[in-house]
Amino acid sequence: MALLLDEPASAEWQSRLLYGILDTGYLAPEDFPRAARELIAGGAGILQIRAKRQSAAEIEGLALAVHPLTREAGVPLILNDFAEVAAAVGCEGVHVGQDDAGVARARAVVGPGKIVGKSTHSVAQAVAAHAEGADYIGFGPLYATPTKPGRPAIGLADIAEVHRLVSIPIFCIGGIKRSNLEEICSAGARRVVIVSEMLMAADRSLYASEVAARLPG
Ligand code: 3NM
Repeated sequence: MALLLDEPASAEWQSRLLYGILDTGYLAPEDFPRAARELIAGGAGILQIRAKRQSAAEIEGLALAVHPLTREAGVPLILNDFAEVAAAVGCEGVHVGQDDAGVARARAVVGPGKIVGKSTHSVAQAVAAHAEGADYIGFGPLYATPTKPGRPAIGLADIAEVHRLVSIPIFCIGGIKRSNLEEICSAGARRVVIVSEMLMAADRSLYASEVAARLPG
């Protein structure tokens, strides 16, 4: 069997089920490192920095503060947009939206062996993102959520279908809470992203560990 020498050494990330986002909508910049530590301790296997109102320089500062912690823990750090900053900091990847430059452009900036994820809001977009070469997709919002205002809920009906058609990791997202996790998993979800409820939890590590234990994989 041919040895794939350019296979990213860290492809093990694909088995991670709980993806946390450090979002400036819920966290003050100085709290990013502590929140990163807590989510990692609880079992979040991928972390993203999402800062919709910050400058590239501010985002670089956040990434520089968090990256030593994630790297030490073997947790990929993904930047929402800002591929150039991700490349400069040496983050493990970048996440792009439907309105951003495509996967190929992001990958050209972050370089080989890095993770490029894409937000998708329908089965058609999910299939297209896979074909476009994304390493993983977000799929949602399953429920309307104040974290991403103005985007209609897509519901749970397409979760099984998207898992049939798309073989890269699919992270369900949007309005996911402990209270609806069971119905999401019953609908076929295997991996989830939780933003607000996990960041606002009184004990983030406990919260993450309880969610991680309930994901079927
Ligand atoms: N992306 P919460 S939904 C960042 O559907 C994001 O692409 C979405 O936050 C998408 O867990 C979302 O607080 C927000 O609802 C998820």
